[in-house]
Amino acid sequence: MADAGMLRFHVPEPEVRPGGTPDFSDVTIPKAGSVPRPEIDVDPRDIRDLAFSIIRVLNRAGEAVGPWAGLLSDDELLEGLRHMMTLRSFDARMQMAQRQGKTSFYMQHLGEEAVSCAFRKALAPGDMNFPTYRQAGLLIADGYPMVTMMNQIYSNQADPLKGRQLPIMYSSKEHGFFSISGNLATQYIQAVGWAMASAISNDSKIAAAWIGDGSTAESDFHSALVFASTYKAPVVLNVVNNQWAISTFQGIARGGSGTFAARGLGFGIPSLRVDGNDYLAVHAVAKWAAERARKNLGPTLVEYVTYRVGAHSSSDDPSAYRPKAESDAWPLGDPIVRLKNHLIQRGVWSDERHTQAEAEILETVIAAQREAERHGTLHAGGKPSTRDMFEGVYGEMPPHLRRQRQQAGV
Ligand SMILES: Cc1ncc(C[n+]2csc(CCOP(=O)(O)OP(=O)(O)O)c2C)c(N)n1
Ligand SMILES: [Mg+2]
Repeated sequence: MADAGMLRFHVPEPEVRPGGTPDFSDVTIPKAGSVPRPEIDVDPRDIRDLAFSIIRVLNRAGEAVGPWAGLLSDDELLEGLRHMMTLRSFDARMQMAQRQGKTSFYMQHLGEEAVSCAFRKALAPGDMNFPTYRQAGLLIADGYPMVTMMNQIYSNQADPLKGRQLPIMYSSKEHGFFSISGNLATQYIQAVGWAMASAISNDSKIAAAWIGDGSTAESDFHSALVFASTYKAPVVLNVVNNQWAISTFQGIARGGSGTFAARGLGFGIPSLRVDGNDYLAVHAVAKWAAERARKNLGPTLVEYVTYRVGAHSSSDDPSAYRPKAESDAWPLGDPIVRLKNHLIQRGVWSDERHTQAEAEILETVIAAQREAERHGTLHAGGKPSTRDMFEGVYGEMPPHLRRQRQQAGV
């Protein structure tokens, strides 16, 4: 019974702390193939359960099962595997480059590769993502050159953003990748606004908003949901729940709602949870949501249940706040291993080919790195010119900046 008279302040606590035994027994995992696939014009009230379950396609034996399976060909799956392996290899090289002082900062995707790589394949040319820093797979899976990404990471003379952005905050209109803002959750209001504009101008393009579990605590997230639901904006609202927001566990931002997907229910937005480490499930759910948006059925909220295996960034040390072996205990496995096993099970892949592909990919990444380093790294070689700092921001440069440019003599 609650005490009368004495208030107590409640702060949710993670299950375990460093030194403890990892425990995910409270993560309920439904069997692969067990969650139904509704029609896209379903009444959101009829699929409330989907906000509390987890849509999965790949089972433990590596088979693709259930109503969400069967959308991708062998070739498409092999390509998806290559994208995820490329992202992982790219991450490892760039993380090392940061340690070597070639860039100031890096952020990895370790364990979360399926989310952005598979999602990209559900969009059409012209659609626009409003990503966070943890969706470089959207670019890799769309064929954006790794050299260009590295040029930006190194802030060298070929950096397309001329040293103005954080190293990993890419931007490419052609690849549907809106400039990343470091101010978390702004992506949500921007994506919904862009989607509303697309509908107002009777265009056919849709938007995808991206946010992490922790950032859903920002009011921008909630405001965006109001606009998206009221105006039935053609947008897919993605929440990547990787269990951690730097050192803060997901229970803080989730509060009492049960799941992040459940946040959408109060807005009447169809809300689904999906196994974020299952390439096939991520793609199938993303396709479902994108089709709803394109058919004027409005927004869909998708929560990807995954785990951030690496540190938050190159400036973070997770051993200070979670058990070292926690990622090994994550019950949804590794997205690359799971797709690899599926392709082996289908008879189109093997351990030998996988090892060979790993080596080939690493070679491609190293070749890109060599090329980028010819344009310079953080402390060596070519840099963006001082003059660049003044250009490309204003259509007409204000007088005080003109003066400063003159003073700098550029
Ligand atoms: C508005 C705002 N508040 C705080 C920060 C500092 N910050 C950067 S990343 C981060 C954690 C975000 O966690 P989450 O949303 O779960 O995304 P993840 O890093 O796990 O992908 C915080 C608090 C920020 N960049 N912007
Ligand atoms: Mg997170």
